[in-house]
Amino acid sequence: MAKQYDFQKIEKKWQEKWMKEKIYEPDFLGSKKTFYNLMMFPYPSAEGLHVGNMYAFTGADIFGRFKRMHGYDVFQPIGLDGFGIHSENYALKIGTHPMEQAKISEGRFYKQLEMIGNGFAWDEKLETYDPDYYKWTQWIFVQMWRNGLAYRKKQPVNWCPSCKTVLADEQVVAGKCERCSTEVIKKDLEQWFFRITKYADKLLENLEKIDWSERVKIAQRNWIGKSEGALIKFPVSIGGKNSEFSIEVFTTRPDTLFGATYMVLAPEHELVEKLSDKITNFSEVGEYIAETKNKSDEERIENKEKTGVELKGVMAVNPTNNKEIPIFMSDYVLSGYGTGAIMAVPAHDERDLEFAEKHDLKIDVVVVPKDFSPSSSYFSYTADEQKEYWRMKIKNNGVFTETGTLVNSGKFSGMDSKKAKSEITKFVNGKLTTQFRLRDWLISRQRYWGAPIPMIYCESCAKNGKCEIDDKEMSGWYSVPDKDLPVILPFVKEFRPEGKGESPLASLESFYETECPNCGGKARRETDVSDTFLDSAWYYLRYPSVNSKTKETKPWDVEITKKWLPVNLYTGGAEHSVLHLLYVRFVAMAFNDMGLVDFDEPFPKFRAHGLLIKEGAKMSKSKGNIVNPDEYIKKFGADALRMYLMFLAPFEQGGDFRDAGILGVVRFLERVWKLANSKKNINSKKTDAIDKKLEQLLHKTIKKVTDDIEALQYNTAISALMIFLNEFESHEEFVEEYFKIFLKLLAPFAPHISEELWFEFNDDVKKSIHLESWPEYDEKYLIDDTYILVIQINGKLRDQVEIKRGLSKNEIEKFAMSRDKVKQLVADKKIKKIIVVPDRIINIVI
Ligand code: ANZ
Ligand code: ZN
Repeated sequence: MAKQYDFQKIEKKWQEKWMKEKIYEPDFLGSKKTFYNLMMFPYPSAEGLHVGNMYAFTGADIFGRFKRMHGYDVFQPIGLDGFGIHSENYALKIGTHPMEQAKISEGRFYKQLEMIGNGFAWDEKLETYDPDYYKWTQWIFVQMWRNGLAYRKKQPVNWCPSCKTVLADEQVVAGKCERCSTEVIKKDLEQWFFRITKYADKLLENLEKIDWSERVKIAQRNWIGKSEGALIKFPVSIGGKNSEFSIEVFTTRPDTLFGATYMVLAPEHELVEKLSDKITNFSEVGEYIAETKNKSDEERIENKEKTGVELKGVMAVNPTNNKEIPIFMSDYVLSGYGTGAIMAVPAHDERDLEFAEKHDLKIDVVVVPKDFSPSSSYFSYTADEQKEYWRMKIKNNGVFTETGTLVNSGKFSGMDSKKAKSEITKFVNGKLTTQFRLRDWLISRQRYWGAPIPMIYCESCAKNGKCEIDDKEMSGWYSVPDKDLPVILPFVKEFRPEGKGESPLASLESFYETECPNCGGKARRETDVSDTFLDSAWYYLRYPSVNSKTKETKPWDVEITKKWLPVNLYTGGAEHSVLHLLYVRFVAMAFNDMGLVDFDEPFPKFRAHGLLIKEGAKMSKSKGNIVNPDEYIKKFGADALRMYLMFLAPFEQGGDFRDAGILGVVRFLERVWKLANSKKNINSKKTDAIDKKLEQLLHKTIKKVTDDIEALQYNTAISALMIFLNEFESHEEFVEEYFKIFLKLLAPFAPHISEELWFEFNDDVKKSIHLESWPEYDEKYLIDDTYILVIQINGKLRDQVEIKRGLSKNEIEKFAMSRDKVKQLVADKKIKKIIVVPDRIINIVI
């Protein structure tokens, strides 16, 4: 055995060996105890993997190794989420073609993932840009289409002027493009959508039954944004007379209806056009529409200036009292939510209040806190005076936005808000309903680097009203027949988006010219590609089936899927809370309803790992403080880097990477090596003379490491290993058996050194430590041999002392009576009774 701990040599040796011997490959069909340990696959958008990726993979890998040592056949796959804007933008930046860049990144990323000592099943790796993979991504699109879950529609969509493509709502962060931080604008375009809203309720309800990090569940709940309210119609009056028109609003507060003093339409509201000849200031209105057209939702929600314009010549009628109220247009009302129109209640809504104050509109208080009661003189006031009375009374408290008791609300005055919500809705023939914030998933992208959407449009079939599915609006649209999949993404030299709202494929005749699957005539292929999030919405299903015998005829093998899915543990970043993690659940639910899988949640257990920072600051290129994992591996070894990363803090919390810190871990591993080296040839059988304390500590350590790994508290598991090593080193005797147990506990964290030493100490064994079984502890060692005896006299605590466990009642009594304190207090008093609870307490009654 070498004297020096040569980690470079050791790590390389084992990585090659593991790979060659395929020790991390499960038996897909034969396995009895399966554990599918999945971590989010990375997307190549840089030189190589970030240390943050390493952090995530290491944490997941430790858990997989731990499970494997518990007798599970663990499947831990790896691949690349290589299609999409991330990779395409990166190729653009460095001036390569995404197809070439993919090959370069592949090599680089896989090498790094191997270097850190992950136990991946390399035979099942997959890349989303591989035609063998995206053939099935396209097939999935077709299934969605045939099941009424995909449709095409013209809609104002988020447009990134820099990426020159549309973005899903989820990809717009604070009004900016998630990828390049450019301000996002709105554009009217025909797009493909997936009907995720059909599953809004189920996506919400199922959150109760899955074991996920709470912060991710909260993010999903907010994103789905269920709100209970009512739809209420306000007639439109023109020249003092009711017209045929009406404005429907969605409100969560129908109890405030008597306080609706004006209405607001979104600039896109359809009524504006219909009333164009009735609105007397139409040109002013038109100007306002033009002004707000390109604003992002974020800017609009904020609407700092509370801009808006009144629609003159038309009025709305409050259905509670038939009074006319003015109609405004303002962009703080969004077109994509509710009905795109609101009833404004300035007394109880902050934004309405600001708007009303700016435009000098009436403010009527209609709800007050429950404990507000009117003074006796109130009842002699006129209706207007009563209004003023409440307004003055409530003024100091700002806007009262909560529910309470109704006032100034006709026969509903005095009623509780809750009850009034349904009563008032009934009174005005409204409808109680539920709204969701969740929008349908915009799935098409006008970019190059993605899976072509497998659809064909035939003009002549469209003219004849023909359609593949039962939807007239979709006339002329046909899916590519299964036998023609995949629709191969052709090599296009000029892949840069031109910004005309078209994919580069739209200038490639050889690509888009095709035959109609229905009539055989000339037709046009869809030239948009699908969102990358579709690629990652089903990859977990493909992994176990990558090499199955049905791999060419089915997206996933039925038998294997039954055995291995759903995934046992999914690990990844919390930043994917509402994108990937919502889509993947939706797609699984849809598959479940189509009878394609027998589960409706792909990841019953998900854990979000924390974020890694550097010396207290966020890592970023501009700060120049990015940790390059390769350098550290070269300098200190993968085992040291792994352990250091995990030692920082609990895995779900993240950690602060400090250069000085890693040295502590390096020294620890060197000490492990030294201990092994110095004791290697000593005959060291366990003897009776061995210190009980060490034996006890060993069992305590097994328990601690086991429980901590189970809870992803790797940091405290590592410190338990350090404490044990300290104690072990300080003992004269070296018990080989204990050392082997220690190596097993160390194995998930530092897989290379533990493997090397394992073979050093097991000349006869040929099996990897990673396939060994996890050590067990004996409960009896967990109990200390001493305890604190509580001594009471007449039920009062008088003394406490540490004594040996297991003494008889008599012995305890004798011992207690010999204590000075007890002697003093008892003195010559008569002892009536002595109660002893062994190993706990003695009470002397005098
Ligand atoms: C009257 C009212 C009175 C409202 C009151 C609130 C408080 P959530 O909870 O998010 O669903 N609203 C409805 N549609 C809107 C749109 N397209 N753009 C902007 N705001 C809209 O919010 C529902 C509430 O947001 C609705 O209830 C409506 O204002 C407003 F004291 O109606 B409320
Ligand atoms: Zn046709």
